[in-house]
Amino acid sequence: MKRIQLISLLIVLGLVACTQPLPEPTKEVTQVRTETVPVQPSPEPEKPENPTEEAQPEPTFLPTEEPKPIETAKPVWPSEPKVIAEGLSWPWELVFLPDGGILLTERPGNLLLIRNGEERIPIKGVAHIGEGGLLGLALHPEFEQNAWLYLYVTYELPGQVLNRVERYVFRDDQLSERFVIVDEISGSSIHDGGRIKFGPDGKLYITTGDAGNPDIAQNLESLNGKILRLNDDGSIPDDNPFGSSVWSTGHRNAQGLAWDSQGRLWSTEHGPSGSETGNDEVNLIEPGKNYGWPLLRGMQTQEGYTAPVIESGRNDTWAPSGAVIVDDVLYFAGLRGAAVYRVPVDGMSMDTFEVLYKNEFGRIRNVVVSPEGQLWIMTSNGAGVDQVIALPLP
Ligand SMILES: [Ca+2]
Repeated sequence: MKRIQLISLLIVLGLVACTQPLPEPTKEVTQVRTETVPVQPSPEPEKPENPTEEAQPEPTFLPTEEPKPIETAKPVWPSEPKVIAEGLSWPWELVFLPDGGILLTERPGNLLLIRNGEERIPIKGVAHIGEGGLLGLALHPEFEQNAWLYLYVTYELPGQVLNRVERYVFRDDQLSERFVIVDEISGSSIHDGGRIKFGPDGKLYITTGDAGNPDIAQNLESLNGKILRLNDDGSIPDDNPFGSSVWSTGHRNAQGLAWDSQGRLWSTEHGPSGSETGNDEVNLIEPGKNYGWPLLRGMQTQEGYTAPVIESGRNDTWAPSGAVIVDDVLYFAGLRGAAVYRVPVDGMSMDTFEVLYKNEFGRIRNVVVSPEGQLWIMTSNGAGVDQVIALPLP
C-alpha cells in the first residue's frame, strides 16, 4: 500500500514539475553578482572575500587540470554561454597562467588572480581617468622560465596624464622587480590605446592612441597614434622601419592586435566619434606604413597611406577593442557595438562579416581564446557588474 502511495506521489510530483515553465536557457549569464568593488585602487592590502557572505554564487575559479597547449587544441565550444567570472570592474585583458590560473586587468587598477578563488593585486600608481587606467597585460613567451609579466598603465603627473609599459617578475603570486619598458606615451581621458601582445617573432607590440590630439598620429617623433614594436627589455629591434620603436603610424586609437597563421598582424581601430561617428577599421599592419589618421577616413585613399581592409561605414559604430584569430577567422569585441564580430582573414570583406551576440551582454571589451580552445569575452559595463563569459560557437 505504501509503495502505491509513493508511486502516486511521484507521478503527481512529476506532473507538477512538467507544468512548471522551463528556465530560460541562457539566463545563467544574467545572474550578476551585485557586490561592488572599489573604483579606485584600494590603498590598503587586498581584502579577503567574506566567507559568510550570503547568497554567494558558485566559486568562479577555473578547473585546475593542466591546460592543453593552444597549438594542439581544437575549439571545444560550450553549448550555451557560461560565466567564468563575474562581479568584475571593466576587465581589459586576460591571460592564462601555465598552472591553470588566469590573470586579468581591471581598469581601475587591480590585477585579478583567479585560481581556486580570487585575489586582487593593486597596481601602484594607476590613474583611472576616463578610458585610461590599468589596460594591457601580456606574459612573456618564455614566462615559465623568466616569469616576466607586462602591464600597460595610465598614470598622472602634475598637469599631465601619461602611459607606460612596465615589466614585472610574477612569482609566488606576487609582483616584483618593476622595470619600465617604455614611458611617456601621452595620455588623456580618451584614446589611450593600451593593447600589448607578443608577436610570433617574440617582439612586444603596443598600441597607442592619439590622446585626443589627432595630429600627433602623423608625427614620427611621437609615440602616440602608433603601433610600437620593442624587444622584451624595451630596446629597439634592429629591423624596425624608422630606427625607433614605431612600427606603423597614423592610428587614432587601435586596441586590438592578432596574428594569423601566416604571421600577418591585424589590428582593430576606433574611427571618429562625435559628429563624425562610424568608420571603425580593421587594418592589416605592415612595418612603416601610414594608416592615415587624421587625414583620411574609412576607405579614403591617397598615395603613401594605407586604407583599412574593412571598415564599418558612416552608419555603424563597432567601437572595436580586443581581437583574436582562431583558425584564420578574426573575432573582435565591440564596445558601443555591443557585439562580437567575426570575419575570415583570407579575402576579408564585409560580405563575409558577421555580427554575433548583438546587445546580449552589453559592451564587450575583449575576446581571447582559452587553452581549451574556447572563445571568452570580457564585458565592459561598469563597476562590479562585468563578467568573463565562455561562448558557444554560434
Ligand atoms: Ca585608417
